[in-house]
Amino acid sequence: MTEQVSTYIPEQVSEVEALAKSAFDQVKTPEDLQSFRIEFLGKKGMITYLLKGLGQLPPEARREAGIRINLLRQEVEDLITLKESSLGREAEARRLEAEVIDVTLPGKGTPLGSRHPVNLVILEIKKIFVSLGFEVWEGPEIETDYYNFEALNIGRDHPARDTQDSFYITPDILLRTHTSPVQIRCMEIKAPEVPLRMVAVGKTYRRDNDATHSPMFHQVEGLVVDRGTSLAELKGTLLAFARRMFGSETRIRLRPSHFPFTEPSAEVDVSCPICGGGGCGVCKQSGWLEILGAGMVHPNVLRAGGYDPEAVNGFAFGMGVERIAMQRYAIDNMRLLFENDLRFLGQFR
Ligand code: 2NM
Repeated sequence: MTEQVSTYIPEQVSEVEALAKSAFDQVKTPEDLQSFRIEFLGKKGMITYLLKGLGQLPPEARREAGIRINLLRQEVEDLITLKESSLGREAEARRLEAEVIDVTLPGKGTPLGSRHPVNLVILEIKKIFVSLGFEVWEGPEIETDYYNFEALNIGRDHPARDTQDSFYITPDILLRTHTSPVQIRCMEIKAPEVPLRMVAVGKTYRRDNDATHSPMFHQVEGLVVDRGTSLAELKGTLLAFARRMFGSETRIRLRPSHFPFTEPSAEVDVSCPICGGGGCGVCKQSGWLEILGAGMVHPNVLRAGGYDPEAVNGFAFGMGVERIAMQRYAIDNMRLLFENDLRFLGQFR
């Protein structure tokens, strides 16, 4: 270790002073300022070097040198302090400039969702049947062969059981092809209580996919079980529903049909709410819309539900929600209901 020995040379101080002044002129950023501070006031800085040399000076020279070097140090420290605040102000000014908020810009908004047309129709249908004294039931979308077919009098060899028509999970478990299994489950819970008035609402699944069929669609099915109910009550109930749903002038018409779970069975047409029955594009000039299926509940179905078909009888009906929504909102392609294009969906309130 060699001790640093220094002698006071006034020219050395002047030289450091000149160096400090020109170096200071180059300081433009906080990083420059930090380098500057280290260069002159740091542990190995030039002014620190000069101060360290003071101890080696003879007392008489030490006094004068001390005053000069400390003045220089004070001067450099003052410069640094001044620069710090001016750089800080500049940084603040730049930050404020960048942060400028244009209060005249339009707001971002909080877009409100809208109900899906299928759900709008479901809400309307439920409201009508609740007002007629019906309960609203839901049930599983994954069903057993028993609830989806067997209990509904759909025999082993019925075409509806074809794998071409249904989505099977196992040979005994499938996506329900209608909401009727909910009605079996409801009867099982309620029997032998009468009257039973309920609607089952929800998603159903069939292997269909074109402009008029979707593999997933919604049904509303109704069931009434009572002592001595009748086809007349069925007609009255559906007429009341149709008038609330399609307008007070609406008429209905029953045509003979066939369903495995009802006997007798009927297709129920509703007079066209657009033309009032005169014929138009919506009803394809017929004056009628095919909206509902219905019938008197088959004794086998009542039995499966836990009722005694000798003591009670029932009527049932069903409708496809998408079909009604398409007619109600003049939608010509069922795919539009499932594409989730917000420009389309946002039109329904
Ligand atoms: C329809 C048409 C006719 C129906 C029957 C039943 C049940 F479970 F009670 F037997 N539920 N729904 C039914 C009857 C459905 O839809 C076109």
